[in-house]
Amino acid sequence: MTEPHPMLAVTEEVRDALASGRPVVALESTIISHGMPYPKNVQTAREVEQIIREGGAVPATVAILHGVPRIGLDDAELDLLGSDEHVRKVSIRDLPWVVARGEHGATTVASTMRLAALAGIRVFVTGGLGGVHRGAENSMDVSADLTELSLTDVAVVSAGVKSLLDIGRTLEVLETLGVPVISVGSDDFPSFYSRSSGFRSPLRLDAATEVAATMRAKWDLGIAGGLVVANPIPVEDEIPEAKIGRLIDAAVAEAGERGITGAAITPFLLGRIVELSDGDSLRANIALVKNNARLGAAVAVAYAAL
Ligand code: PSU
Ligand code: MN
Repeated sequence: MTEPHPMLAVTEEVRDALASGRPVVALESTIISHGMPYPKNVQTAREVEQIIREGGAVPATVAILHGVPRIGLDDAELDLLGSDEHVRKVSIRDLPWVVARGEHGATTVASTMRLAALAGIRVFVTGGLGGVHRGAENSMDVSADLTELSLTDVAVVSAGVKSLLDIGRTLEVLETLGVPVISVGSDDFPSFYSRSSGFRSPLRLDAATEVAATMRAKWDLGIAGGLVVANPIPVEDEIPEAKIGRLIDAAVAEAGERGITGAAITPFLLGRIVELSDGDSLRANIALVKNNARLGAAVAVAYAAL
């Protein structure tokens, strides 16, 4: 294996695991700082790390502290990320200046992928992906998560794409970018709170070993970039689209009225949906991230065994 990039601070545990080819799973931090309220966010982050350990892999939460990209965080660092209001949301474009100015940053899917790859990590677990926003045909608001999926060799396990995005257009862009989209155990592409989005998944696989074999084949063929591994929320935690859809529509309308755009829109919508749903969306969010951690650990174990 190649050494982690010298600008990264990698914990000893993660470094040892990578050096000996043991499975490691990266985790993002925007979901902690800008995706869930404190202290549920920090508690969830710790439980997700524990699930990954129980699944036989080493968790590596990614964030930037004092300008240093960190691969693996301790308890106090997780708490700071979850509670400090000066933590920036850092996508790819923000990485250079947050590092240069020595600030704290929580990494999105895009920047977590990039830093994970620089460390030599191939599997990453999150909740939901960014994508093409509704109305993007005018605003051109398309998450850098999609560009990054076309560039960086990391498999991203998520519960699909929230319907606050334009799911059909998101799938079209992923096809254009050559990114495999795999739904695990389902013919439908999931939409975060719901097991279906109304869109058929481009590909269905039923086992972590099949996902690992697809990753291996992609990169052995020299096809750069990531894979979307979509894991439907468990049936018992699902919120029907009819119910959550109304709340999402209301949040999107409010963002429009208040003129919220750009990097601020996703955190605004996520926060508003938690409020409007009276915490139901938060419970579902926590359940699906844990479900993704179980699958991600299994994929990392299967990939390490190849
Ligand atoms: N979607 C979710 N939960 C999240 C995010 C998206 O359901 O926490 C976060 C992720 O960090 C994702 C980012 O990478 O928002 C996308 O932001 P933007 O649309 O500004 O690229
Ligand atoms: Mn955007």
